[in-house]
Amino acid sequence: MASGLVRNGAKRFMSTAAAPASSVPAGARSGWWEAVQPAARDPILGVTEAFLADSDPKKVNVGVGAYRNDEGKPVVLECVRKAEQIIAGKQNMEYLPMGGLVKFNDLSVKLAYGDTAPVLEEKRVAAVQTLSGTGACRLFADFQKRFKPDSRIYIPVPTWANHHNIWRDARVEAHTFRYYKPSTRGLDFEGLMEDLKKAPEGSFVLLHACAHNPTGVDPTADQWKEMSQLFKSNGLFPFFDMAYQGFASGDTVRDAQAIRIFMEDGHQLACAQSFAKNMGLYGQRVGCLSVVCDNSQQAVNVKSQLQQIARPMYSNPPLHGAQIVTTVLSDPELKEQWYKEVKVMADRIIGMREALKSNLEKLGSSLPWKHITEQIGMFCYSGLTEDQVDRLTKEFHIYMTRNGRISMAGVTTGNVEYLANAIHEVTK
Ligand code: KET
Repeated sequence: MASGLVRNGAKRFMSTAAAPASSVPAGARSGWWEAVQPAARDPILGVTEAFLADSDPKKVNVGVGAYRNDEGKPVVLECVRKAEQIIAGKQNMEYLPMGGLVKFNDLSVKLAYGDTAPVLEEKRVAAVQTLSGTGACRLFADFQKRFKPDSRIYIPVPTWANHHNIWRDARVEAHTFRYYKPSTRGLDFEGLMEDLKKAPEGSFVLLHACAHNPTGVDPTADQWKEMSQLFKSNGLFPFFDMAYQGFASGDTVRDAQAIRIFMEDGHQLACAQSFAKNMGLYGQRVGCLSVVCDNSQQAVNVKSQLQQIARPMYSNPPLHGAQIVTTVLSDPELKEQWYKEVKVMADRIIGMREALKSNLEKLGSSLPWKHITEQIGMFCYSGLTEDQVDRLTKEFHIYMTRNGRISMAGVTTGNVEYLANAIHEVTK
């Protein structure tokens, strides 16, 4: 094979590795991807890969933010199962429009902004169905780059690791702002305001609408109001990533308070919604990007441009998940049931926070653990160091992200004692 390639003057394409290349006919070029090195492991999804590869029966996965029941099993919500039955066999499988299912978009934005929000009545919101929350963030980042090419994005420290990738790949100039204070294990509100005051007018700011990932620390209503004033006076654009509506308090309305506060102040904001967590539709990839505009014509224009970005990327979004969400949210009984099921998930997590904290205290840990119950949402930002996390994995088969984030949704009555004991051992 090699001699054939050399004869054809394609030597520079040849792989130097002695790979078994018997299936490549003589003369075919090879080595196209010689320079490609393996990508770094994803800090979150890579943890799941490592967990799956571990055969120890004691293993525990508190890495990815995916809800588990008290038996540690993935959950399909009852309201979703019922919606599936309603849909089954009745829908065609045509393409959706580029912007997705119109009814789905209408119901989504009502969930985010409120059923009777004036911006919805005035038709000032451009909304498109997206590939879950990630797709909503990415679509917005591309939109930002296209129409505000010189603008910056300000990203909190820390944040969901993928935020950095998303705005980097969209080639938006990224900056950070302080968010979390390790010494208090709380919000660094002063640092946040100081950093955002320095952001040039016209900058975009990424905010977690609720249940901040990974810290579990949210601003209070008063702090959101103060931030909203700053955004107004300094001409900053609020972009809300709302991946956990319902998971902070168990109440989808309360969890949307930040958005409502900014709306009341008249901001043109944008919001990325995900139904992965709160409806348990992780693999269905169903979400919504909405952009509040000045008037209904602008909303039509913006929507058309969002669709145009989607078209060459994935053309139009998938059907099934959007139908499920639409069925749940448009049927009063199913919607009521959904609210109850969200609350059950949120409450189980809160219960596990208490169990983890009390188990650590019972073991005589002298470290302060009250942040476990003070933080909200799916995660506990434990304060464990990378070395301690590595020991948990190596010695106890406990898998979590190296920043010390524990997905409380993976903690169960059955593993909480084991987890507490392991954490105690590595923090002694
Ligand atoms: N925003 C935030 C803040 C977030 O934590 C996630 C997912 C997403 C968006 C995207 O979710 P999607 O499934 O695209 O709707 N976070 C969890 C899963 C992941 O990393 O993809 C996690 O942090 O574990």
